[in-house]
Amino acid sequence: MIPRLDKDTFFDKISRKKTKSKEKQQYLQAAASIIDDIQENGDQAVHKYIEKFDGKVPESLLVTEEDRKNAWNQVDDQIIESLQKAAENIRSFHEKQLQNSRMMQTDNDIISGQLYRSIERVGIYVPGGTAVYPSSVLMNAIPASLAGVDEIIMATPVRNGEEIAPILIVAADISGVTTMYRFGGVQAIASLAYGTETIEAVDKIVGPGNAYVAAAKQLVFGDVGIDMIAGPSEVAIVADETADPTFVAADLIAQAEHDVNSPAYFITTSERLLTKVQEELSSQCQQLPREAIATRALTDKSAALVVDTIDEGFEVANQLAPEHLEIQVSEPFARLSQVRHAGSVFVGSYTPEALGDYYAGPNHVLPTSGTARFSSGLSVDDFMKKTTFLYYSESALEEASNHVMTIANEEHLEGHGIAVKKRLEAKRNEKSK
Ligand code: HSO
Ligand code: ZN
Repeated sequence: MIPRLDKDTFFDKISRKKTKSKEKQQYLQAAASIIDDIQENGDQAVHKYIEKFDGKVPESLLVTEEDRKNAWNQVDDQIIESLQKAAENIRSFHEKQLQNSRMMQTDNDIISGQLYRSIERVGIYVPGGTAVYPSSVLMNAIPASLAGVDEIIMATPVRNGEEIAPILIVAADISGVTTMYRFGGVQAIASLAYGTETIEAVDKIVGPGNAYVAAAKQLVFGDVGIDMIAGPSEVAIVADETADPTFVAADLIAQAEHDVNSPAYFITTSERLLTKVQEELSSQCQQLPREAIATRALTDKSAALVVDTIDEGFEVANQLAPEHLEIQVSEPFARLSQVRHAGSVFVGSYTPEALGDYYAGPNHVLPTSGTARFSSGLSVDDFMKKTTFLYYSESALEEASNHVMTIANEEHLEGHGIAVKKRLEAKRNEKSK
């Protein structure tokens, strides 16, 4: 079911995957005109676009305490318990990412350091529609809350002014979301980025969204921070003959069911395993509610590759820099050192990606489409900033002065040199008194 390719075609297929600028252009243009309108006309424009894209405008965009309480009554206790347990795991994993402010004393006269401070206000975008993912609420909001962000503002679209799915509200409550709005799309990104009469602007916007939301995030970036522009979710599985074909196929399908564009890459040293995985894929897909999506993703977007050695398998995996990398080989831990580029790694046969997607602790907001070459998954650090500080005593400044003034002269910025010289002169004058 997954097309088996040779190495050249395999990489051809992957490099063709990049979004063309022209394709992005139509989304950027549509998003830009909405953003401009909202910057100029505020709430009135927001309402106009909600009506246009989502039907009726909700009576109140803001979700009240009362609405939040009601949501809890509508969600099964068992579901609440699972979400709470997952939140606990995610919290305890991310807690360890927190760092302290640092102070370094070079000698008595020079002190430098770094203040580690959180962002004040963060917007979390949560897609609506058929893909209701409470796990994404946990993954975005918990690190923000651990970082100490003062206000975590969630926005999610609703149809025809109806209510947000109660499970999303519960997940938001569990994760420390402070404010919730029932609207989405470009209008939510614009309102969060620039503020309106009723919505206060935030400093950073995170969370996944459709192509228009992604374009809007791209456009507001610079005025506010954003997390990343995520592509479709993807997995690469590196497996040897010891891997279980049932598990491998199940994980490839778990990825492919996300979206028709979700690639699942299978890299193996074993022809025999590949044959069995193909059989498993066909039979497991048949029982799947999202069979059509998974089958399309597997046949159109995915690929299998047989390599001579596991070392070669890891070379390919590193070139892919996949969002998720599963290692299903004998001695999987020994192979961890061979991973150079990947968003998140799942080690051994009993660690399906689904564990990480929902429950175990590491974040599921990860770099896609090869961007793991230069970036990382969401963490507490995405909600923190480092502010450096510096202290020099009078004598330390004197010692450094020649070098500073020399460089200032070279840059033809005399004022910089004078800022040092004035202080030395003041010292000399004092001494001569
Ligand atoms: N695999 C997705 C996360 C997710 N899976 C949410 C299910 N729900 C990106 O890591
Ligand atoms: Zn997933």
